[in-house]
Amino acid sequence: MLRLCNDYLPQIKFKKPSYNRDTLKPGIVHLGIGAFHRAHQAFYTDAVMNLTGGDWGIIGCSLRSDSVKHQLEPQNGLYTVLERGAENTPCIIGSVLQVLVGPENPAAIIAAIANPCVKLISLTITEKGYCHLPSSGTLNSAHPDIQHDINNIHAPISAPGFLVAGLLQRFLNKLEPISILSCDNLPHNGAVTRSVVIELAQHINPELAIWIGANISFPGTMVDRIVPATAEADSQWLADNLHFTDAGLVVAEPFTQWVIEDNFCNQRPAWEKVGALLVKDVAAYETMKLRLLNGSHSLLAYAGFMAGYTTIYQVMQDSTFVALARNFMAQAAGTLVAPQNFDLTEYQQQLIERFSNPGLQHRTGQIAMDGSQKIPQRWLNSVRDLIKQQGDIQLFAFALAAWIRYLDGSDEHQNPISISDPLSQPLMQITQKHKNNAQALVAEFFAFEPVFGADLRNNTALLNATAEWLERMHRSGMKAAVGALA
Ligand code: CS2
Repeated sequence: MLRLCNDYLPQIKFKKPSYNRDTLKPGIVHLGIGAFHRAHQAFYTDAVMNLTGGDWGIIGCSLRSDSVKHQLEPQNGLYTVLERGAENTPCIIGSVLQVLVGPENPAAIIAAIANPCVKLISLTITEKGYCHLPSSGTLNSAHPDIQHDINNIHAPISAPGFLVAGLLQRFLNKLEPISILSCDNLPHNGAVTRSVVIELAQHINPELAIWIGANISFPGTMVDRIVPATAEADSQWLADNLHFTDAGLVVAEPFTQWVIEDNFCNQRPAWEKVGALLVKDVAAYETMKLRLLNGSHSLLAYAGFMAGYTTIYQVMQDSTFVALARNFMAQAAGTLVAPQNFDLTEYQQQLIERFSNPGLQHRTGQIAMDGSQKIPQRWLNSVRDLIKQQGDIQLFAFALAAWIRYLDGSDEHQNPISISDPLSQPLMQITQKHKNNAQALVAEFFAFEPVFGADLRNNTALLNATAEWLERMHRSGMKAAVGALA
């Protein structure tokens, strides 16, 4: 069977690039070219060029592994986005020009950022890629990657390191400033990126830090599209139905949303022509999405995993879990001010439908990863607001108990769980230390400042409720605990 590449393109009968890919120039450097970027920002950039033409080529960078390079290089950067819902809709994306791999050739990424043609850098490096303290949003200077980059800025390994190294070249070469666009699920993602970049730059060259502060813009964004890891069944579908292979295939839900703060210091693709919303302030969109979508996603992931469900779709076949998600969202919605012209009730209903998409095999274990980096913005800020409002914190205590239960490291059949989280070591030390004392366990957990800050440990109502749910989860199992909430 033939593999997708330039030569194969003429045979494609469904949606494919209508623009001339030979004239693309490197206009965007993207750090973190995983599935999400390919189904979201690269998808929008491709759509803009299909509509209006243009030469916005993307230089995609992998900061860890070389797998995406091996997927896309033999395919001339081409890949398929397969939208799975009631129907399966494929389209070929052509906006990626090249893939660079940090550990192989850090100098190539620095040179790409310092290329005078480049107008903007975008990022999907996941929460932990910012090397910040999740509770405060400031740079974690003690982070081993940051320590490495402070001493080796010409061969960095972290995303802030690559940004600073590339900006240093632009500064020294007196090039025009570029915009840096964070597309990760962090609150104030633009401001967090700005703060980690400037803090790191101060260690390298104080004048550079001043130049960045005065010239570089860091627009905030809210990005949304469910993009599970591609499964064997997806590649099989492509082979069976479209009769070609694509090592770079990504699968996504039909829904997609992008809200961008209109604050660019250089040119950008006209993403607003293909559905992106350019606004003055993204905060209301971002908070709504993080607390409702991502908040309930994490809850369903921890509770669902422990109840034996492998995917979110399976979880959504259990009506008590659907009720749990609805109630959780309703509680979280009470802490929000809806963005203009937005109906929060309708948004919640839409989320239930999106989570119930049978075409998506979104693994609970995938969403459960990196909880220490996700929980502060997904749950804890809602909890803080509810405490201020004297609202009901039960469902958040339940969610926290489900996370702690997961970090116990074994499931309900005593099978070990492979926990992937940069802070798994200190957190699992706490769960192991107090195995038989839920109250002491939760107290020490809440005192863990990188995640909980300094305020929540004093809230005895939250602490007691979390400890009670945790005991119940151990005593009667997760399904029974969820049932007790209904
Ligand atoms: C998910 C997100 O993996 C996760 O933590 O909650 O990736 C989620 O699918 C996206 O944010 C949806 O836009």
